[in-house]
Amino acid sequence: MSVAKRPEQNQTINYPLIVVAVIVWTVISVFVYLYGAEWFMPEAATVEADAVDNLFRFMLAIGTFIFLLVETCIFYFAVRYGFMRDKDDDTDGPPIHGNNTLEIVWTIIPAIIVFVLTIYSFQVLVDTTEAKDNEKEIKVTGQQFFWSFEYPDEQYVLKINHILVVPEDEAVKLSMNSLDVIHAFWVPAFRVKQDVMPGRTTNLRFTPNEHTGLPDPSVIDIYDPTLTVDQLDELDFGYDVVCAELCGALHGRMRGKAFVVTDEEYEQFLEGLREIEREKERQRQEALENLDALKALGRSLFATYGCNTCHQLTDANSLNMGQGPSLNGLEERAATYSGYESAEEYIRTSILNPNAFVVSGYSAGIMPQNFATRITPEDLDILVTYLAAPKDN
Ligand code: HEC
Ligand SMILES: [Cu+2]
Repeated sequence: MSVAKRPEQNQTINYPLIVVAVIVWTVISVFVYLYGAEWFMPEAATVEADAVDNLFRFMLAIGTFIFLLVETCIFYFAVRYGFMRDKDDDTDGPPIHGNNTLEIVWTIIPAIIVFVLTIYSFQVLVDTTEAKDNEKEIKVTGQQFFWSFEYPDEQYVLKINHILVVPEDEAVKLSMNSLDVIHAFWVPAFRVKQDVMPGRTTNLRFTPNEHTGLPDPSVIDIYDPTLTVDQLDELDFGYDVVCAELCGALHGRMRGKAFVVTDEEYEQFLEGLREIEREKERQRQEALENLDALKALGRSLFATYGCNTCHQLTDANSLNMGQGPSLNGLEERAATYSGYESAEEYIRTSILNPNAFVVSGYSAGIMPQNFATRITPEDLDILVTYLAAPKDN
């Protein structure tokens, strides 16, 4: 048995090889910085996208350099001291304790990298989220499982599902809310993403700069309330809107399209929404003027909102007495209650705030307390007018 001899520490360093390696890694990293992101980034359609992409490319280049450094070393040492070592040499490696220079270098360089990235990315965050002049504010509502958008207008509530239309080269501010769980609004081509929460308004800002135009009405009618996201998917333009938060079973279908348009197209789009509101108004007006139309609408709302599960009302074909008082003859009874200006006012109060007056023989708290948030103001008008209107039986 022979005693293994400790090898001497071999101090020779192959400087030319290191210099060549560093040059190669640098060239590849610069190449990745310049062209790498293009291979997998989606198209970029906002001013902010450039700032975000530059930051991303910068990090990608640093990552590439470190990746090459580590992988080359692993490969080199595996070959040099693995496959190529003297097979009969079973001696231990030289005992090396500490190397201050090396430790200082590998502490300082990462510290500098992290410091630079912190400052740089914070600057990008500040630039992309700060308020701009003359922002166009659009309201976004997330709910299981679709997005809806409300556009500023003096006269109407201009609301549309699935479709975000923004004017080109204008600063846009989204104020976003959720009706149920946490969602996240994301348009990959805009490079902005933000959580959308119930009970709190969050914002997102961007300035779109790549025009798409609006779909041809003969191909797809964006105003059609029954439009589905699948139909929108068939378009070969427009930017995808997605929900980036796992918000429930149909989270993957919580999508939409964003279109970037000229000022005229934007005005045209809003005018289309206004026309729909005018049409709705005409229909409601007609119903309020024409008793038969009103009654027809009222009967259907009485069922839509489930009033018929508790209230008898022969005119609405609700014949069984449920948990609430019969509403037959309500129009006459309602006018007699004191403290209310009219039958309409009493009925409206009974619906919005059922405990304000509890009908004798019934207990408070049975009638749902949340109709104020569930019934739209227009539907409420119809329902109240219908219940206060004279009926045949
Ligand atoms: C879960 C059962 C339930 C449902 C659903 C319900 N109500 Fe009621 N409602 C009651 C009860 C119980 C009362 C009596 C107690 C009270 O006055 O709060 C009542 C009282 C009323 C009154 C006052 C009646 C009177 O004689 O003075 C009106 C009007 C009324 N409801 C309208 C409606 C309308 C409209 C809807 C649908 C939008 C509706 N309710 C849905 C249970 C219900
Ligand atoms: Cu969602």
